Amino acid sequence: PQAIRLSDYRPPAFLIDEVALTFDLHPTATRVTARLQVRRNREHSEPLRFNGERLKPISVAIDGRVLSDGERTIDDEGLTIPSAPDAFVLETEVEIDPENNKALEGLYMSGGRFCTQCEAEGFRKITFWPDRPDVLSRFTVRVEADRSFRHLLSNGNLIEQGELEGGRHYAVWNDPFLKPSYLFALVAGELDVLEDSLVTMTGRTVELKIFVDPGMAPRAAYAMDALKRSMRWDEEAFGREYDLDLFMIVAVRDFNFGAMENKGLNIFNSSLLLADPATATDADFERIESVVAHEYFHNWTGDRITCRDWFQLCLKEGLTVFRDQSFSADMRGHAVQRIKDVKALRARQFAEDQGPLAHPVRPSSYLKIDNFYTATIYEKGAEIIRMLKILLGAEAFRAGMDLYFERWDGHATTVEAFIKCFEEASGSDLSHFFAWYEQAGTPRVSLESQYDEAAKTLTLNFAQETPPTPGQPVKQALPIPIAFGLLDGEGRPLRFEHDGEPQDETVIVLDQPQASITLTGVDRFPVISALRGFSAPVVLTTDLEPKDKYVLLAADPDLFNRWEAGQELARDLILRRAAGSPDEVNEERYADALGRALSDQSADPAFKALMLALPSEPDLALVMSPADPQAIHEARDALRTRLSVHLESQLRELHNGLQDLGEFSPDAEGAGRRALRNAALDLLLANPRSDNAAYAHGHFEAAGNMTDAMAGLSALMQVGGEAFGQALADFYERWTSEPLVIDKWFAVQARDPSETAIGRVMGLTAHPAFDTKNPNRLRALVSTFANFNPARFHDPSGAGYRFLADQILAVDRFNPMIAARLVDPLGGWRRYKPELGALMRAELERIAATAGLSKNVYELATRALA
Ligand code: B3K
Ligand code: ZN
Repeated sequence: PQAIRLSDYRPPAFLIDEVALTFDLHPTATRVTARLQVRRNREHSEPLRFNGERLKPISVAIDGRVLSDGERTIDDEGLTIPSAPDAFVLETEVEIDPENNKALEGLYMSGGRFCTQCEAEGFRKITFWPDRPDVLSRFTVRVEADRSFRHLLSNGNLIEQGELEGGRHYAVWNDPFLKPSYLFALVAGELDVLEDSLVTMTGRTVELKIFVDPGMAPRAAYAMDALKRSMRWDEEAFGREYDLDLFMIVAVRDFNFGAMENKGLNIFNSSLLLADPATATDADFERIESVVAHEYFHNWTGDRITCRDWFQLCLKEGLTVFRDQSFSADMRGHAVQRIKDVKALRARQFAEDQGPLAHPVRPSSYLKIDNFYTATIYEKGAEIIRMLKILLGAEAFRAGMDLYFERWDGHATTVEAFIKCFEEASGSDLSHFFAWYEQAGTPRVSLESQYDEAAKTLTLNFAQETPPTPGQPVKQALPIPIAFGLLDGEGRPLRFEHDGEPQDETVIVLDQPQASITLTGVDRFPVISALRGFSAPVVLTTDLEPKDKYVLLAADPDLFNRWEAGQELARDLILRRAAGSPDEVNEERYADALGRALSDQSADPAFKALMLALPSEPDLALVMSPADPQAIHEARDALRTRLSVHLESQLRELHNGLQDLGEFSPDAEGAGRRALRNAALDLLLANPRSDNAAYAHGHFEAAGNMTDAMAGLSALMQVGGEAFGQALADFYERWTSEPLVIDKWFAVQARDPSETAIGRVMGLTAHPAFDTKNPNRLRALVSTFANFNPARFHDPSGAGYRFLADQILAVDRFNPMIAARLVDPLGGWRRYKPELGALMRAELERIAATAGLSKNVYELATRALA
């Protein structure tokens, strides 16, 4: 397969100003007629070459004349017309088979309804088209179907509808905004709709409709509420108003990922849209709020202004993640949100940077763009925007955004053009900053300090270094914003002077390999709180001693660093245990400190819940070299047991005292109380006392919502045996007809670290409710097992690896995009201890050697082996 390179970018040879599409829908034989106003883009004599895959051609005509076989050729990848005029009408008719489309890309059927997924390159499976994001067109879409497909939806405004003969009907949609093909959408079927409306900042009324499976409309209420809050927030925070008179969302059951921002017609995986207290957890509500916002925010950052080519993916994704994170922070609290975002960044993006697939936020080549919807492009892309805001200040940042919206509205553009807006608006030179987009890898920053008691000065010596990544052996220094403040030994904020100015907190930019700064007026021995709020996506090491970290854990006014200090202390204790030399004295000290943090009445329960959770096993594996997942699992468990014994009465008090009184509310406050109560239960169960088992059972039985029920089930998983088995059976029976709840049932078993669990997980692939063709179900079992059950996935027998490879090969035959997403857990083989690494590698080799592999899986497997 041929790699696509950024440096090969050429503007499109032909542009399409207007398109009229007609869909004559039929499950196995849909006819698509396309009438395109085509014009040659500038002077050139290239033949016309449009993409087209899995299309059965019926006819191709230019200006009303059907072309003969000699005048056009059609192969596996598309349509070629060697001599096309400069401006003409191209009419094509093709037939497609949505029913048998199990790749879930293009037009397919889910739950008896037609739906589409076109990003990145799905539109070419619908009709012949220059399927690239820099061809922007005005779409008119006519949809015809049997009347049993009651709702006929597409982008934009409904301009006509009516009845047809033979029990069929039609609808015509027009989207007045220019858009690339990847934002096209169509949905047809029997659906229920939840309706609402919103008056925008200029007084226009926008109709809001969420379409769901029949009977499910009440479960869309939370998504609707989140949508209205998002629309309002974008007006207030970015001055962005919604542009059409109608905004629609449709939930579908079979979807390759979370959701899709099609213009005016977002399509969502039902797991990220439907929720009520009985069937969804607080984590689900929180995800729904953020994804509804994310897709809505794309209307401006993605749809109105899109990407010139797919190398610019972060232009819309990193920016839109930054926007949804900012929204969530305003909804749910800045510190708690920041901690969660950083946890996700480290777990996914830092891991990616340490593996064979490390790539820059703006990569320069790929085989399959589907493989580049990565944590680096999304999450690190968002961190870059956050740093930009820190470096420029809120006001200049907003001015840069305003300029970007003004200048690029209605266009497809690049990251360079985006950054240029900030340079112009702020008058600063951002050429050095641009390296954040082009250099892969996580910078390592070290900080050492010297306090001079007599002179009252503190000298901070910083150094940075980025380890090599595949294809980028030599790295340059990046501009790294480091926010910091000082505390004294008693935990009181300590003022200092920097450049003669007295301050409580400041930001310095480390843009050289090394730098040293001196603070004056430091009256007492300081404890440094550095990288506050995680001001840059780097790994920071300091010369702080445990006693300093205890000061930060108890008193840092920056809550992110308070949490971080606790995590670092816990991490070191676990690694000591994993190395066979537990530090029992400090374990006791840590337990005491945690107890004090828990009894802090002024702290937010959601924050305390985060304090209570130890670093995860995958996170610990990233800092142990070579990683030994079994040793990590045992060490972490042992520390949990100690904490549980030490904090027993306090944990029980929390659990008893935080019960939901009154009605369930999914808001941050209610969710925070449940999170703390359930975190207390979880830790309590690390102590295998028989009365704790009864306690877990009582919690499970008494649960009045899915958050508590799942916490009970996970607690019983720690008990294991008959207690867990019976609870699983009861749970299954109660929720058999709720697919989203049954996904949770599969997932909790996939997470079970006990030794017999691997056999159970494999056995579950033969369960009647298991369905590899449904991505949610497949992810619930296979992906949860491989990503969140390190003790069993890395079973020394190699059975976990073999299981994953078998699943990848089976799924690749019909859904390459999903199969490729499963390769990642094997990719880090070099980081594990040699016995395990060799077994992982052998499975990757078996995958790579399989005949008929998709490009998607081929690219990831071979890069992982290289
Ligand atoms: N833009 C889509 C992702 C499409 C993934 C295609 N493989 C959802 C989002 O990021 O909002
Ligand atoms: Zn997105």
